[in-house]
Amino acid sequence: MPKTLELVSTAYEPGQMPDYPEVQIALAGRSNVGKSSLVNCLAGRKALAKISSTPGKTRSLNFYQVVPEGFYLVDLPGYGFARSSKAEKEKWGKLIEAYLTGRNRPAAVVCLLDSRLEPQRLDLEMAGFLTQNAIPLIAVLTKADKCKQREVAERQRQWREILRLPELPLSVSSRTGRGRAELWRALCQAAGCAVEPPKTAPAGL
Ligand SMILES: Nc1nc2c(ncn2[C@@H]2O[C@H](COP(=O)(O)OP(=O)(O)OP(=O)(O)O)[C@@H](O)[C@H]2O)c(=O)[nH]1
Ligand SMILES: [Mg+2]
Repeated sequence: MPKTLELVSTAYEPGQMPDYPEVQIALAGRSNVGKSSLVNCLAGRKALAKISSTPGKTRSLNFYQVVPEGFYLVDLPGYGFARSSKAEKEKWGKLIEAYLTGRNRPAAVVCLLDSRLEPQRLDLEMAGFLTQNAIPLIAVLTKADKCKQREVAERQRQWREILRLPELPLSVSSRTGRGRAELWRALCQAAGCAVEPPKTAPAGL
């Protein structure tokens, strides 16, 4: 299990993208879906990433290094922030596109999807963009604590079908810590790190 996350750099413009040799995994999703909260949950810290109940909090790409593994988690600004101007939306699009298609592009993108909502057009567009650019997608449903287990299970099946996933998407809650260990495992695997074996021997041994 990784120990911690450290904020190493921030990019507001395409020209500010860092040039790390290590693997990067990005966290993408609509504004307010819970990306920055998930960074804090993964880090086990309350205020590493700034969060807000008002959408549009994160305006830059924030590069967090996973210690001791060394790969990066990149918290992206959210898309679909209704109150932002057209110019701002365009700036967002250019910044994210520059990152996702650039030289230092992520090895995988975690697509955060709100458990409470029907699939949204912008989420489907993001998934399509990743497919077109051959970037592996890890689907994660957020805010599981806000839904009944039955609703979460139904949403997981729905997204599995839409995105044609081999497995159900992970279900997480930054509030309760649900899914945290599984998400760390998925991140380490996507980054090509050794994944710790389970603590208990599989049944039958
Ligand atoms: N109940 C509950 N609330 C959550 C959870 N995760 C995030 N939130 C709340 O959702 C709001 C948005 O969270 P953020 O983490 O700032 O969302 P974000 O995706 O980083 O948003 P942008 O930076 O605007 O793109 C905050 O009020 C959080 O407290 C969760 O797992 N459960
Ligand atoms: Mg944020």
